[in-house]
Amino acid sequence: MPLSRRHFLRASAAAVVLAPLAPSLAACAAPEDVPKVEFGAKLPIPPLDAGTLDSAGGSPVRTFHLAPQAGTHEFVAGKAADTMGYNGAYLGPTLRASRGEKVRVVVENRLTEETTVHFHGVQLPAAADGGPHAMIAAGATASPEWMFDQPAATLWYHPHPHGNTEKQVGLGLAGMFLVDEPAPAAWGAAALPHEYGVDDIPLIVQDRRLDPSGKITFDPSGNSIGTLGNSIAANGVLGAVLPVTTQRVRLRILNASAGRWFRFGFADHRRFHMVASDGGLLAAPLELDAVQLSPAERAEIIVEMAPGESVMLKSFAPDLGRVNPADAFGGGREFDVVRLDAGATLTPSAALPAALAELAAPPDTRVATSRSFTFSGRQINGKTMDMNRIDFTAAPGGAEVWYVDNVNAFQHNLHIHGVQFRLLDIDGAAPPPERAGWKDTIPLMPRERNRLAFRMPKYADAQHPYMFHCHLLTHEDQGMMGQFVVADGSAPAAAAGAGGSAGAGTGSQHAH
Ligand SMILES: [Cu+2]
Repeated sequence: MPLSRRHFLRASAAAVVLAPLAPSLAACAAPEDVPKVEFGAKLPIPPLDAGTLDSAGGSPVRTFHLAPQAGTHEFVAGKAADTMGYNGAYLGPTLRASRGEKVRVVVENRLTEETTVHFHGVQLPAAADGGPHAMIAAGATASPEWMFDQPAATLWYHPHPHGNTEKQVGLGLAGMFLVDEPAPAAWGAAALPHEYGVDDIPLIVQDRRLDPSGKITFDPSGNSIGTLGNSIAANGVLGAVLPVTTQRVRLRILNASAGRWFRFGFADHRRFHMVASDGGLLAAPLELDAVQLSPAERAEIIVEMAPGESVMLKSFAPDLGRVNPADAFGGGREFDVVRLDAGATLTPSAALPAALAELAAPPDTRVATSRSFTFSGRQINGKTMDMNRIDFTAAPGGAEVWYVDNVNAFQHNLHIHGVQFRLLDIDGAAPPPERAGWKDTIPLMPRERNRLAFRMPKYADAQHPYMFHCHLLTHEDQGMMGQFVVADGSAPAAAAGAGGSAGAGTGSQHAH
């Protein structure tokens, strides 16, 4: 590519002139130049899968089938990349269920290696969570099940095999799991666009590090935050275009990258409304011109279009805080993501509701169990992940307040399994409003302290742990993870309160 060659020559010349800075310049070199992408391919919409209602056992169970398998996928026309997908070559179907339903996911592992399926953001029993202890051998089947008991949200599923997550997710094992309220008419959000694939669009965004033959490559040791790619895929496609047919469109954006931060916004800086974070609706639509997502975070946004116009959804250079170096090894770049092309006429959409949801207050921190976690290097509190070590035991439904420090000059983030939490403050200051709602993943910016509060899962199970970890997949694979169990008999610092009933769900996972 002539452009990259010219950049290289210019960079070389600069390095000669600035000889004393040469080592740091070399360290900042991006793994690949930003490839030229023509926008034009239609954005694929993952198939919607509502499962089947199975009443064989008495009470109905919504049953889904996922078959992780190997395949090939062309990010670059004519260049096939080896990939993995659920029920297909790349990514997976969008599973959809309602609050109050019992669901079962039958996972048939057609890979030639073991995997798990973790349900990210789902408030479920640990035995159904699909963490690294829930390995499904090649050829084996597992059938986790649970009762959905959480607000409507954009959740997702992906593998969690200890030490092998970056590769499996990176090759394409990821999909969305939407949970709805059972009676949409009864909630304010009924006015939000909600026709899947028409005005309610899932958007799985991943940076891809492609080699010249179009294959996916990994670079876990390349810099402090792991693999960064400069090809941006939306639902598996580079240069995708979304035809818009309605006045307002809802984008359910998931950052499914291993280590890249995105700061989503539109090329013309038009304002939009964010309506939901990881765990569900915000209290009210939040007007923004950009929303930043670290790996695994989600945001639902509503954007308004005029007939006949086109606008690019971009990722602007993210704010990486007190990061060193300032561009975080190329992590500070901006990209085009997907172009929205509005039709000549647009179907009118309902006005945005003024209020969306009533968020329950986080637990009172004065009577919560307090825990502190220091993220440093690849360790949490000086320890790397040990599958045989339980870091602590918590009370079912118990109130928790966590102090989480990133002492490094580079980014981490935090995901806690089985719960949705609330961010209370960052270095003592109120969180930005886009992070003030239900969260299961938050960025841990360099040298910042995050304080958060939540209730532990209500499901007691001394045998199966939940994970908490950095969701930068290189860090996670390298052991930046701990585990806890929720069990009766642990000494809660506070009465568990209304959320304290245990054992309401039954998870089952088995290999045969
Ligand atoms: Cu990390």
